[in-house]
Amino acid sequence: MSEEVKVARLAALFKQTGEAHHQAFLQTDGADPEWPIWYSEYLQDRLTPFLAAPLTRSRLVFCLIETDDEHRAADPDAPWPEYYARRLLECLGPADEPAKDHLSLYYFDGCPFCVRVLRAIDALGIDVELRNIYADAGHLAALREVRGRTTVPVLRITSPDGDERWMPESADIVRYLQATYGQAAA
Ligand SMILES: N[C@@H](CCC(=O)N[C@@H](CS)C(=O)NCC(=O)O)C(=O)O
Repeated sequence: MSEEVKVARLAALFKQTGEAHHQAFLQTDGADPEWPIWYSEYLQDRLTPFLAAPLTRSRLVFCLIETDDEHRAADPDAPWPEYYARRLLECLGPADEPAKDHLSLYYFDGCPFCVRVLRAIDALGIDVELRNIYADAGHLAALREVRGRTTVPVLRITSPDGDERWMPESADIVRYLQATYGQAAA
């Protein structure tokens, strides 16, 4: 999941949490001095897909209090769900996540097999550098040099230590992306 997709989904979760909290505290019109405790109970399991490691409720309470203080001090007019989403990701940190492969897709506009891969990339919300072989002669030359042909789509997978793998065939690429970055792989 890309960082921006993560922030958008997390912001939606915060909005939902705010509405559920308001519903639970209708009698006081949402006023609840212990709101971080209520929020952390509501959020604990729902946050699991966004985080690299399991989360304790006390750590979540701490992050929520810090986030709220900072939001009030720094930018009280900024939409709070998005502010909370970004700040909480920093506080809870994706730091434990393993280093990621860099993905580049060699493609060209109007290629139906490429569209199949591009749709899978969109659906998974992953970061892939798009290399249009007819918009950049360097990309075309690199593809021809490595593969000995210019058929696309081809996914180049570069590991953090620099190892490269070039994967042709749209169906294989889609299967690989879904297995590696899909919900089931998380
Ligand atoms: N079986 C391949 C077919 C790929 C294919 O036919 N790509 C066409 C464009 S849609 C292509 O690159 N043609 C030009 C060439 O082969 O040099 C796949 O599913 O990826």
